[in-house]
Amino acid sequence: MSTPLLTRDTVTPDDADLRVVQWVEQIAELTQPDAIEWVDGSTAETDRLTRLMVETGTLTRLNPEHRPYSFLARSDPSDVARVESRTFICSEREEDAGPTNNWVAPDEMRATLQPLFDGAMRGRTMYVIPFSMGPIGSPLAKLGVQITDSPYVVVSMGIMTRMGTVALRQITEDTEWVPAVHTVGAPLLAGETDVPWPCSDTKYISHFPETREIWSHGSAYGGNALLAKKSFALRIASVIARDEGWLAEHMLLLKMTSPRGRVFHLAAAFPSACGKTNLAMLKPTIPGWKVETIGDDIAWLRPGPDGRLRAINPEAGFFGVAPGTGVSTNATAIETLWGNTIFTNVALREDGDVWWEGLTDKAPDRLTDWQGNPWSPDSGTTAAHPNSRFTVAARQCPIISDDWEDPQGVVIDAIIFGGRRATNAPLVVEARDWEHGVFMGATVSSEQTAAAEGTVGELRRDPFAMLPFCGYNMADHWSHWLDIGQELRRGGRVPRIFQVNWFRKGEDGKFLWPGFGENSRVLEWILERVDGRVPAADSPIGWLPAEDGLNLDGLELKDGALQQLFDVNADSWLAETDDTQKFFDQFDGRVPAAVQKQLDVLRGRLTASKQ
Ligand code: GTP
Ligand code: SPV
Ligand code: MN
Repeated sequence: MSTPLLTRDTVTPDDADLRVVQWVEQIAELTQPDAIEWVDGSTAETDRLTRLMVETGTLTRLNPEHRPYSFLARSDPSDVARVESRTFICSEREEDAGPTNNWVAPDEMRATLQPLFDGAMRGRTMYVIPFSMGPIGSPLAKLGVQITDSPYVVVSMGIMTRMGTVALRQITEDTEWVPAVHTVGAPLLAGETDVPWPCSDTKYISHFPETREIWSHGSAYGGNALLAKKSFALRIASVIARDEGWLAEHMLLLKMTSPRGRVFHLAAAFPSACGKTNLAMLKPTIPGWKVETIGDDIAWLRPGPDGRLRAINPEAGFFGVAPGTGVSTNATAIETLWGNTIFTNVALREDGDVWWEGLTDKAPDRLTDWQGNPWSPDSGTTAAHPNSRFTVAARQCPIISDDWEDPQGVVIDAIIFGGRRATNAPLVVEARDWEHGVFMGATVSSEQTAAAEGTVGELRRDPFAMLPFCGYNMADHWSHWLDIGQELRRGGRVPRIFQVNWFRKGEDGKFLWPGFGENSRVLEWILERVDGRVPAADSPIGWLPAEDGLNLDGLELKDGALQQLFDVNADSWLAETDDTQKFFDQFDGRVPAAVQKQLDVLRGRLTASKQ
């Protein structure tokens, strides 16, 4: 093959690491773009790319009077969420991917991808995006370079990561960096006009954990395409973390200050669209408490030199669920979105601003829906797609914590696991110890949401909220958590572990708990437990708040709601343990003995509670 192009716009930065330059040339040779652009991360560059996308119809500029420097993107209706069925972990051995991942042998996947990437960028510009996950220069940060043929991806990555020249300068001869290749998979023939949202029906989101590479074909949406996020910061990072003795988790991070001025940091893992962004930006309803945001989706946690668990948010922005985000549910997010925001698949108002279900109680009379069609409240469809999202810089959050970019990370006092459960799971329960907490994380079930393709509402296991994001065998992930616990115990400071569920429903099908700002009451209990200030009641499933232990001052719950929120029904829990055993059996003996033992103990306690 002839050496490529290097025609228009190709200015390789002088200080670019030779390995990066050679890799870029190799990918250009394979994908045959018309031009190559090294992304510098400047405002001028963003302006140029957004203007280009307004011209091509990818973006609509919102009315600057309402939403300055903001845009609406409408995706292709076939490209609206992560595609778990097309996401692959290509480890050498199938058992290293484990039964919860789609596995294809690396050679076979390479053979499949080669012809798909061959010429895939014809007629397009190839962008080279150096990025840092974590504050530049932090000992906990990691570097990557994404190649993409989507300017939408470039601009989004600029919000979600520390991108451009600052990151490229971090890559020198000995630095580890993760290469990620992305194409929308829609080459343009000479003279052919582009569509606003190019993509392909042939989707592959492939990860090579041993060589730490990512190859993504066919989608420009979210986690399928912004490869720094789920593909790198979770799937590949979880493998690096296993090897290096730390954790890459699907967790929000927040700082909470008590009325007495005591500062705590929490990490909480909930599945996609189950309330991480909301909790991270919580406005407490209880007097004197303050919450500040550190991260809303991903946390990297590592035992620090002092033996304590420290965490950073590797991201620089929020890619948050729009529907359900309003002044009454998450006023902080609404303030964050004042401008400089890209909205994807929300509805457009006649005045050039955006709207989605839950932004206001009443829908405007006339809108343009997420597919560009006229919409009215009696259209019988939602105006915004259920997985429509906003992309905005974290620094725009009015309650971003002063330590959110601390290069050493923040010390974690408590870890929370949660899911969306209409039944069984109580509002809050505390694990007896780290092992019990790992068992809680391992057995989380949650109703599926619109964040991925699949049947919304269907209950599935989502261990550690990592089901779609763990780059190695899930049972090994639990072993790794046990090992980290051992190390923290040696340091003498082990975070406490809790499980929460805001989504339990009464017989009328309505949520028993008001949620949102009222969740501060649960956080208060958690932190009082950490400080040993409140007693708890023993139960077969762990420590529950003692009678009157939860602060309900000024809160009106329906009659019997509190009792139902904490009801532990031995029979339904025993049925659940049977299901858990079946779930564990899938892992061919890799479930750690300590986790299996927790299940046996739980069974024993439940049985005893019936006598
Ligand atoms: P990903 O970005 O997909 O990882 O999701 P996330 O966990 O950050 O989800 P997010 O916070 O955006 O919440 C998604 C949905 O959950 C929104 O529609 C919220 O309105 C709803 N939600 C969040 N917190 C609560 C709560 O306490 N109670 C109830 N009933 N709904 C909630
Ligand atoms: C999730 O689905 O958990 C998300 C959105 O955070 S995406 O980046 O598309 O994966
Ligand atoms: Mn997420």
